[in-house]
Amino acid sequence: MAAAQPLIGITTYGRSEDDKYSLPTNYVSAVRRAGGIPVLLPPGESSIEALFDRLDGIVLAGGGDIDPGLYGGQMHPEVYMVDPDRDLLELGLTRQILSKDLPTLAICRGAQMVNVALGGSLHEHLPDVVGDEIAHRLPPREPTPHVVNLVEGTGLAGLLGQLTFDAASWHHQAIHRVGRGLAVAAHAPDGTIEAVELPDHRWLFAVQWHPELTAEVDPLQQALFDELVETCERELEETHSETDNRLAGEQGDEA
Ligand SMILES: [Mn+2]
Repeated sequence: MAAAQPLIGITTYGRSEDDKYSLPTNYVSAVRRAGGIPVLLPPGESSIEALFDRLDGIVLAGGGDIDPGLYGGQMHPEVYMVDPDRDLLELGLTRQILSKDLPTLAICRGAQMVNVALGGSLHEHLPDVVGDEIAHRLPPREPTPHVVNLVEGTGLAGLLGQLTFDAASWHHQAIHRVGRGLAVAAHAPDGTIEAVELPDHRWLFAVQWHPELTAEVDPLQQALFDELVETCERELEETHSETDNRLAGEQGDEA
């Protein structure tokens, strides 16, 4: 039997002023290359548990800023695109992810959301804290590469098999106080936290950089999506074989 293709939910941007939900296509492409079926998750969904129960894995995508009120932060002139509906859906999904152990790749805003859901806080505007020696985005709001250094011995270092690499950076906020149970897995050269992971979770990696931007040409970044989907495939196979065994047992009882 061919391996079942996992359904990978991907959060989208909030409703735009011209009345659209959207998501950069490279998130979808990276999940498809890995063998998953992308399912877009727009804000406004109220049946979060029912939705969640049909997904095999989740990509918490990047986007605008989380409401600082959710982590005891302050409004800052640079805070942009705050969207209460998006915050509500993603906080709900993240709580499900944490309580039900669903494999999850959290990217940029998604990584910040995981941290906030676990009681952590964010730097409202990173250049206020670390200066501008390392650019984490280009004006007005464009991606730029910088070096990322993984922490030796972390799950992420084991997964990627390489401690230092260039990654696409596109953020002006970052993790400040680290949430409960999270382990820091990467830094930028200026000390900014660039990844966290949750060792008690089945598979949860949260990266501040944007692997989807370079995954098509950089196998290291595609590996994050590949590993997510492979983990979900293994779960599906285990569930199927358990079901097969149970059915075989029931048939045996009848015979
Ligand atoms: Mn960065």
